[in-house]
Amino acid sequence: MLLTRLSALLALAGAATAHFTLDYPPSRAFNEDDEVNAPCGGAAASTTRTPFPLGDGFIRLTSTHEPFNILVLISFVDNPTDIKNFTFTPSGEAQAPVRDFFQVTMDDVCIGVDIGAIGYANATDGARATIAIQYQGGDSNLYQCADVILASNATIPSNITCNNEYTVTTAGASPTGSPSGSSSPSASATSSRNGAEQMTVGLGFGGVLLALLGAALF
Ligand SMILES: *[C@@H]1O[C@H](CO)[C@@H](O)[C@H](O)[C@H]1NC(C)=O
Ligand SMILES: *[C@@H]1O[C@H](CO)[C@@H](O)[C@H](O)[C@H]1NC(C)=O
Ligand SMILES: *[C@@H]1O[C@H](CO)[C@@H](O)[C@H](O)[C@H]1NC(C)=O
Ligand SMILES: *[C@@H]1O[C@H](CO)[C@@H](O)[C@H](O)[C@H]1NC(C)=O
Ligand SMILES: [Cu+2]
Repeated sequence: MLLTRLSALLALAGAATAHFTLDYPPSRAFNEDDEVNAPCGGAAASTTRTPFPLGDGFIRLTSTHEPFNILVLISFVDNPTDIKNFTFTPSGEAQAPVRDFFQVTMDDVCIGVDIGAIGYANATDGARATIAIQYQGGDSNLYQCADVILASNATIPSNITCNNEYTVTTAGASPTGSPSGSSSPSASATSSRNGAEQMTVGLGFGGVLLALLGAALF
């Protein structure tokens, strides 16, 4: 009885999550139920690749959880299917993220990236790459990927707009972010190597679960 109510509640909690969408560069595919699957939310490689700036650029996404934590990774292997293809080179060396975990407090954002500034050996003009977003909004890790061709002359279409941009303020392996623009002056972003914010969000969700359980028990 209790177990039945518990699993019904957990199912409800799962159904209530709308997760996030990767809007630009275009996601391989979005399937809400599969979004938990690393590294690409269950999506197969795209048949077309989006030209993406090798230098200053951004990723646009829409979140249904606030705040959330985001990690931006890149892989230079052809059709990466394992998260390790984004965190290690084929020869087994650790590969830096494009943006290390940091907290975002708004739902409709652009995440600034500068892939060429990080020093990846394979980030050359015309390189084929896959960008992966790992997202932590309080339920579990969620993933989306975009298949791109890096190009120094690529530009992001002008109809891809940014309401809130977390720009790259420090070029390098672990850039920190800060929102620009006057729309949300109170927002802040911090970089975190140890995922501390991730735990905070997780506790928040645990609290909600506990409250739900309490409601079920009493
Ligand atoms: C990237 O470049 C390095 C050094 O040139 C090379 O060893 C590696 O195999 C390349 N490929 C990927 C997918 O990283
Ligand atoms: C992708 O990662 C898996 C797991 O580490 C590894 O077995 C595979 O060789 C990698 N693929 C490439 C092309 O490096
Ligand atoms: C970028 O450069 C490549 C190769 O030089 C060229 O084929 C392509 O048309 C250029 N794209 C843009 C958007 O200028
Ligand atoms: C932007 O414009 C292109 C055509 O230039 C169109 O295919 C695309 O759907 C537009 N995207 C948005 C988000 O409006
Ligand atoms: Cu969710």
